[in-house]
Amino acid sequence: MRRSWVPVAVLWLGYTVLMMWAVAQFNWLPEQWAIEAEVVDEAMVLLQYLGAPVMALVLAVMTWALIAWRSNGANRPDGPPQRDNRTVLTTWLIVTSALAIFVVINPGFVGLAEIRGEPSADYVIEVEAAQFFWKVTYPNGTESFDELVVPSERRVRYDVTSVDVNHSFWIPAFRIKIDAVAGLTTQAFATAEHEGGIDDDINLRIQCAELCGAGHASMAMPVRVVSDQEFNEYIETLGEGE
Ligand SMILES: [Cu+2]
Repeated sequence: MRRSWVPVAVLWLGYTVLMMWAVAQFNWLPEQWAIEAEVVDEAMVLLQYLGAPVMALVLAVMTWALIAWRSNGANRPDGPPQRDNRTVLTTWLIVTSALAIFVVINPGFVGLAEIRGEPSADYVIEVEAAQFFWKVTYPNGTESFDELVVPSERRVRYDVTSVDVNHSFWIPAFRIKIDAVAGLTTQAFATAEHEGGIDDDINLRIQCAELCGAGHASMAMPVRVVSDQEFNEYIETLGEGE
C-alpha cells in the first residue's frame, strides 16, 4: 500500500476538476432580483470552488479505500492498528484552518460590508412579523397585510420586528434574511433591480424562515417591484382607502 498516494492523487485531481467544471457549467441559484443577491451568489460560488478540492480529497480517499480494502466475500479479521501520519495531519490542519480564516474575511466580512456597510437608504419600510402574517408600514404611515410593494433601483432599509415569537424576514429573490425578534428592531437592506412580481418568480415573496408555529410554512407575503413613481403613487392610494 506504499504507493497508495498515486491513485489517491489521481482521483483527487479528477474529482476536483469534475466538481469545478460543474460549478462553472451550471448555475444552481435562483434568479437575482436585487444587487445584494449578486454579492451573496458570488460568495456562494466562491465557497463552492474553495470547497471542491477539500471534498474531492475526502471522496478520493474513500473511493481508494473501498477498492483497496474490499473483502472479496472473505470474512477477514480487522488489520493491525495504523500509526498516524504527523505530516498529513499537520498539513490538513494548517490548510483547512487557513481556508476557514480566509472565508471568514472574504466573502464573510467583505461581503457583509458590501451589503450592510452603507447605512443610508432612499426609503425605510417597517416590517412586523406575527403568528402567522406580515404587516408592512410604508414611509407615509400606510400599512398593508396583503403584499409588499417596493421601488426598483432604490435602496430600501427594512426595520424588522416581531409582536410575538421569533420569526425571520426572508426575501429569497433578494437573498436577504434577518431575524424578527419582539422588543428588537433588526435591519436589512435591499436594492431591487428590475420590476416584477410573484407571478414572474415564486421567490419574490417574504417567507418566514424561523419555525414559529403551526402556520409557519404559509407565513408568506407576495413582493411586487415597481418603478419609483408607481411606488409613490401606490402608497398614496393605499392611504386614501383608509
Ligand atoms: Cu414565522
